[in-house]
Amino acid sequence: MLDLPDDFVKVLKSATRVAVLTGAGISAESGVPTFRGEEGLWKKFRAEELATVEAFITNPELVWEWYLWRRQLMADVKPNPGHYALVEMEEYYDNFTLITQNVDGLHRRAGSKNILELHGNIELNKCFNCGRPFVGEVNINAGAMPVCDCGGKIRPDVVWFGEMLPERAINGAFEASTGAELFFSVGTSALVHPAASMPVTAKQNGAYLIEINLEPTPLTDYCDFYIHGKSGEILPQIIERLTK
Ligand code: BV8
Ligand code: ZN
Repeated sequence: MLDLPDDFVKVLKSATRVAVLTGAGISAESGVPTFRGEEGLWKKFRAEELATVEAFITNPELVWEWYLWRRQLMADVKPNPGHYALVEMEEYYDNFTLITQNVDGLHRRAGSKNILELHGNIELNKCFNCGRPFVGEVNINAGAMPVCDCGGKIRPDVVWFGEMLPERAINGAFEASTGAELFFSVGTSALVHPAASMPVTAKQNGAYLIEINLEPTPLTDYCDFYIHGKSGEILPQIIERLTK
């Protein structure tokens, strides 16, 4: 059982405006490889080489191969107790925002409602040129890359390095971070910006900052309370204390 200090439990119970930032770590117990861990997705492929516009322009087949392989992985995974605990947390608090860097859609599948997907959604496709959503089948084995009516190449609807984050998501995330009294950073290495600046913005604006992670990150020394461990085990215990 988690040993939570009284001031932590007091803040947990008294907060009304809460925000949570999640990263790949919250989906690890669902079997989704993280990006930078030893078994990381990016061990084989360096993210900065593949999740970029340059990679897509120079080698669209390789980039599509990587995304279709990841989509394949996603077909068999499901939300874990960490995702479900955040659904309960959303029901408990009056004002709750879930900010995720994950593109796996598992928060939505678990039942979370107020979600800001900073980096898009791996299940969706759009036109590289005009940005219109593309609902057709993507089959690169046929050799021909899918194209839009405008002639543009079809790409996954995710945010690549060097690309702007969706306006609604980033504005909403900064607003929630600035107004939060309580902010959780869960399962993220806190290396990718501007997502990694959300917990800092929250704390600078007076939030109590909690980090739940399997390894220390640039946030660990800065946060108010660091819990080392698996989010799928820790979050349900926090909900237990909250609702007791
Ligand atoms: C932008 C979508 C600007 C695609 C992703 C130097 C300094 C600061 C910033 C930069 C810089 N150089 C370049 C930049 C900008 C760059 C950036 O931040 N680079 C980093 C690498 C330094 N950022 C960008 O380019 C962003 N755009 O800045 O635009 C701009 C401005 C004006 C005009 C035009 C442009 C766009 C960034 C988005 C990139 N896209 N993904 C895809 O998925 O294919 S990022 C990718 O990394 C994922 O979204 C992922 O979520 C994200 C962060 O990784 P994490 O989620 O943290 O995952 P990671 O594996 O790293 O960590 C998992 C953690 O969980 C670990 O710590 C592990 O210990 C822990 N864990 C594991 N299991 C568990 C667990 N914890 C708890 N329980 C467990 N069971
Ligand atoms: Zn188009």
